[in-house]
Amino acid sequence: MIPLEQPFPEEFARRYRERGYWRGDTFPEVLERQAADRRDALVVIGGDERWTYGELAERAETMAAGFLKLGLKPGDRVVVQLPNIPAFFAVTFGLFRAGLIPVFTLPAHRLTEIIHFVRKSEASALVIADEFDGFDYRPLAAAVKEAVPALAHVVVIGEAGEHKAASDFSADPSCLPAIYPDPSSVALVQISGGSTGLSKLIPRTHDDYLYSIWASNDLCGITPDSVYLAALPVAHNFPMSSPGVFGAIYAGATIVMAPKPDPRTAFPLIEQEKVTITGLVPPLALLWLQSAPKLGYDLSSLEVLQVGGAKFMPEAAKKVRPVLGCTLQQVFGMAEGLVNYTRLDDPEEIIVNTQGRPISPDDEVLVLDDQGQPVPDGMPGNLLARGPYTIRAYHDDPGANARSFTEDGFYRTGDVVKRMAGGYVEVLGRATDHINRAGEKISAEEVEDHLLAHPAIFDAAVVSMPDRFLGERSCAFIIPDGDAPSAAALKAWMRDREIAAFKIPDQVVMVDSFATTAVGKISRKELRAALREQQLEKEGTRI
Ligand code: OOB
Repeated sequence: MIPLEQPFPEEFARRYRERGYWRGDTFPEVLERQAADRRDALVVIGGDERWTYGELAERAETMAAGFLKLGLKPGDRVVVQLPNIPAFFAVTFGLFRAGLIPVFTLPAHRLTEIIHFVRKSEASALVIADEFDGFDYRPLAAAVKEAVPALAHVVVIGEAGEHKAASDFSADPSCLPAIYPDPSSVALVQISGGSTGLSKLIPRTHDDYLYSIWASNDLCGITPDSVYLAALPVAHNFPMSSPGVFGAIYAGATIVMAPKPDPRTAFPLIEQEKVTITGLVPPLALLWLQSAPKLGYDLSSLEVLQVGGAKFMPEAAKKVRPVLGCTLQQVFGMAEGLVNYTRLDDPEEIIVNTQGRPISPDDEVLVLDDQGQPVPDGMPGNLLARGPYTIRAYHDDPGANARSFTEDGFYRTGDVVKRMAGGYVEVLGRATDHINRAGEKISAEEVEDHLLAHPAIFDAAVVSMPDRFLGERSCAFIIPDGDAPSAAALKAWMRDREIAAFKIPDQVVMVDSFATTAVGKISRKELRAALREQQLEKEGTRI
């Protein structure tokens, strides 16, 4: 098994410890502390369930014992695919308690992606819910097991069918590890949105992830009285750790799990449970802004609305305070590490027009031109970052590592930003080829690879197009080989590839050739840019 590690050089690790960022804490200890200090306080509400910290710790111990009795060994990886349900925390903290490493995937992922995550992480188990939002995950898990025989176990929350039921696990404190994991070891794996090909694995250590969480808590005002609504899928880095659900647990606060983020689901929860803070992607924030006055729920408990994952336009940002009566916090982060926030007490001008500034005084941020030279503040440039919670490498991917990190360990974010006084940044766009569809990052290359597998497609190029609602939508330019399939047939065929629905092109444009104004051989990247320009001109949507 290839070890999961995060190679922070020793001199940096020492500095981060000396400055008090890395506190030698670990995830299992965080929950154990809370269960001792506030046994009867509510930690999570979801559906009919309301669990206290004490109950969560007990359930996590039962899970931990169950996983270990299956034969899993500390350090083994477990792919977790769960929706926003309380059991997410029993499973996750159970894995932490057992020294197992969760690999977080989204409920939207399908067979193709889950196989990739299981293979790439060399996982020994997969945890799913029986069913969610009309989709049965059990046949998917069975197919993964068949494709990857090394996957020894599928554990199901709910009706297990042919798999193992988590409800059969029983407590057995005697088999739990007596010692906690090393704080510098990998605690969990996030997945990258991916700009080239398949998603990469992002190993995060206890030290680095917990730092980003407690520091986020401090600047987002999270206290034991906070109530965090998990509206976005909790497996995303944003609702998980910025400060998100883990921040809530770190602070001893309460989490409300929304099965879906739409206003009719979320607003009654805000009213009933007196939610104080939540996080949304821009399209959902727009929907909430539209719906709040119409639906008439009491949202007065809401103090902070965080918006991130994609650019929130100033015109919309301006409306948050007057319409929702709360403070907007822009969040510009990435699963690889660096997170920027506007501060709650920043002037409205900064909150509306910027994507914030980094969490840590030791976040080193560079804004460089294409030749690698620093650009002056106020000028656009490529953003690179290094710091106490930004990874130094993806798992087992030398090619991606060589592209994505400089020799001295800076992560090339792929984002084009402008830096302003005080270190605030404004995101202007990006240099890499992915589509940011309502906060979900889609690799153009990955979708093109799927399209090229179609027998009637000669060539395909996928680009992002501006979209009033989604921010960006995906548009596939196709050169057919013979009779062109209809757009509807092509989308149906893509669905049969068993990939996340958000990766299916929103728009399909058939073309005879990719002849562009450019002469000679051009790179895929230039080709995509040229096709995008052509289409923008054609639709008259140039912005
Ligand atoms: C978050 O994480 P990822 O890994 O899904 O995506 C990271 C990328 C960034 O490199 C940037 O391109 C884009 O998403 N992005 C934003 C943004 N927040 C993220 N672009 C413009 N404005 C923003 N506010 O998306 C993520 C992780 C932690 C916290 C928040 C978001």
